[in-house]
Parts: sequence; C-alpha cells; structure tokens
Amino acid sequence: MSAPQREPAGHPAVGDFIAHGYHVFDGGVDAGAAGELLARIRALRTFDADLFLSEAEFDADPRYVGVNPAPGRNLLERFEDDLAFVEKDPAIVAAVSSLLGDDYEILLKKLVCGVPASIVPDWLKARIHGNPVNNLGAYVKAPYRDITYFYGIDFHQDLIDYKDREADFITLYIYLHDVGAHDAPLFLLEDSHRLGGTLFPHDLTRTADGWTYRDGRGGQVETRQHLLTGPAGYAAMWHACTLHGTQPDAADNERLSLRYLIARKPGRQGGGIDVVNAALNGPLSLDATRKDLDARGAAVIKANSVNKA
Ligand SMILES: O=C(O)CCC(=O)C(=O)O
Repeated sequence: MSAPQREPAGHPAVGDFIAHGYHVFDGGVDAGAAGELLARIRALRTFDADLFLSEAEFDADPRYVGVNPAPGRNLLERFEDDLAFVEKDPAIVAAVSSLLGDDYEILLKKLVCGVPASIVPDWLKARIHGNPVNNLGAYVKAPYRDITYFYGIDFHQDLIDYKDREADFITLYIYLHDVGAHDAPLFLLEDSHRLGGTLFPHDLTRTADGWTYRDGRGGQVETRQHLLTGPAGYAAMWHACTLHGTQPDAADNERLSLRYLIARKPGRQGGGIDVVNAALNGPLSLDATRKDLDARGAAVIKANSVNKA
C-alpha cells in the first residue's frame, strides 16, 4: 500500500504563509547548479556602466513601459533546461503544490539584477534619488532589457503589478550566489500579508525592531523585518500581499537572482492558498495598486521607507 498523501493544508509552507506570509526552504536548492547557471549568464553579459544609455540618448525618447523581460525578450528563455534545479526540486514542487495545487502555472520567470552603485552613472543617480521604485529598465540599452535591473525598491506587494487580480499567486526567489547584508538582500516584513491588498507607497513607521504598517482603512499590524540573506541556492517564497523591498546595492558586485511568479491554474479553487487568504483581514484584490506614477509611468512621488531600514 502506498503512503497516505499528506493534506496540502498540512504542509509547513501553508502554516508559514498563514502565520507570517512567507516560507524559507531549508537547505535551498542545488547550489552547484545555481553556480553553473550564474557562470553561463556572466559569460553572456557584463554588468558594467556600458549597460546604460547616455543622458542625451534617454532624453531623446524617454520610455518607461516595455522595458522589462517579456516573452521574446527574456534572457532565461535560453536557459529553460538549466532551470530544472529549481522547477523540479522536490521540496519546491511539494511546497508550491500545497498552496496552489499540483497543476500550478508559472506566470513569469526572469532574472533580477541588483545593480551595484559603482556602475550607475552619476546623472542617473541624481535623477532617481529618493524614488520609491528604482527599476532601471528605462535607462538600460534596449538589447539588455531581457533582465530586470533594480537599484533598490521600496516595500511593496507583488500584487502591485496585478490590478484587479486576486492574490492567488506567490513569488519564489532564488539567489544564484551568496548574498550577505551588503549585497542588496531582500527585506521582508513578517505578518504584513495580514492586511490584504493596500495601496503603494505603503504607510510604514519605523519601530524599535520593525515597522508599524497601516492599511489606510483603520487596520494596522506590527511587523518584524527579516533580512533574506543566505548562500547560493537560497530559496524563499512569499504571498502576493507580503511587503518586501531592497536597498540600493552598496557592494561592488551585482546581485543576481531568479524571480518566479507562480499561480493557481485559472478557474481552480481550493489548495492551501484559500486557507491562507481566508485568514487575511483585508481585500484579496485592488482596483488601484499604486499612486506613485504619472500617465507615462514616471515617478511623481519621492518617498522611500526601505532605505531607512
Ligand atoms: O531583487 C530586487 O532587488 C527586488 C525584487 C523585488 O522586490 C521584486 O521583484 O518584487
């Protein structure tokens, strides 16, 4: 007789999501495979000042939309077979299945680069100083927009990119090399998922060991700040309403990570995510997710909490 199937809601990932809004994988994924993928990526791309447009080139035709990886413009498309160390890792598959069902779908996968201060041109640093979202895609030369480049991003929910969509998806993050406190690690706010979807930029006030987070609807939660640091192959995943962000990369080297958005198959109900979502005290979807951009997509709000973390 085969062993009894474990109930999805009994998987530790579901308990962690209910309690704190995220789950860290003990031991991560295969560090050797992460290192091999990293070497192949570095053989294709040099992360230096040549990534960027000149100020005159940018000003001649500023574009803020269509500057991130998309089908046909995604470096990871060349590495489909090399991603089995993540996508077929038994612990990842079991944990994601417990939340989203066995037939879960990868909505998006891409490489994210935390850009080191040493390669960002001075004109660009001056322009973006204090912006809450420093996704540098607009300033990167067109052929290099197959990776997302961040110079820090304020605390946000991944729901931010999915107006009107229910929080039926999770984010999985894998570090391809060791990431310490100075390599632009992710800062994650434990328990912040509990307020459901809230408008970006978020209402956060620093406390002795974390942040008071208010939802603008009268609700608030005290959150602890967890720095996601770890060795190559480090793997963590979080709920679409869990606040997280990064500071600008102060080190000399870029930080390279894999970012997956993974969703329940359309039309499916059930799975651990419904149990998690039933425990939230706030909306599961928003008809507006952010108020920091103008119609072209340029920043109009200069404010940043994570840089004070
Ligand atoms: O990797 C980073 O610097 C930030 C990534 C992030 O927060 C995101 O992609 O949602």
